[in-house]
Amino acid sequence: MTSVCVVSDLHMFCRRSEWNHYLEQLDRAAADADLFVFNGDTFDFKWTTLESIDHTVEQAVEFLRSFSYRHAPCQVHVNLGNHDHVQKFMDALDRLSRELGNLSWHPYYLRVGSTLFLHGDVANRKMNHRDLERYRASWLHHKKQGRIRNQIYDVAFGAKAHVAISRLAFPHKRTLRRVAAYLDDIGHSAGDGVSRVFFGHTHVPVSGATYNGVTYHNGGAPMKGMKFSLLKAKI
Ligand SMILES: [Mn+2]
Repeated sequence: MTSVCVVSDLHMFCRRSEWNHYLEQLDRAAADADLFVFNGDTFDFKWTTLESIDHTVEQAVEFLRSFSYRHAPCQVHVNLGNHDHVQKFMDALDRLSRELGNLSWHPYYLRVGSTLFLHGDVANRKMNHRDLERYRASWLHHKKQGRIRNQIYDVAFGAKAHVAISRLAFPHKRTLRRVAAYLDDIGHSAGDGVSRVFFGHTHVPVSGATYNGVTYHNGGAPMKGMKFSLLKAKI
């Protein structure tokens, strides 16, 4: 049995995320885990409050290096989401995974036995893998957003608009239908032996909903006013 921890949508370096409240919990969980999956949007290169993308890449790498080093018996997997599907970060992850024996990264998904981990931006609309690649390509060289735009979002967040918007944009059934269609396309559906899926992105928690023979889990996001949990499982 492999014990696994999954955490999604930390949105590190975005000031609307309370990621820093959870660092100790991540460390405690990783200390007992064989496998630790960062399931996308771990770092937010679009809304970073650091002065540049380059500096954000440096900080992200430093976080992952020290995390993987501290938890050396644990295999650390970094799945990318849309907010961290950034070319400079991917180049840095290539170097880092060569440097560290226990860190690997995956642009789209990771499968371990009958469990699949993916970020979940395929739930934006009906997407096959080609559509996802095209969508992600638009994030490769995405610019960091300016101060004014960030303040506008802060105001919307103050009004909790994000909570209502996420629920409206991602009703359970439609989300699961879209993820399931994508799994079919990449050959990792129930028929291919997948029985459990961990995803994120929608910021709407899902705890063990079953759709077409696959059970889905989403731990939500640590954005202010939203539910968030680090998920644990045995594989
Ligand atoms: Mn996302």
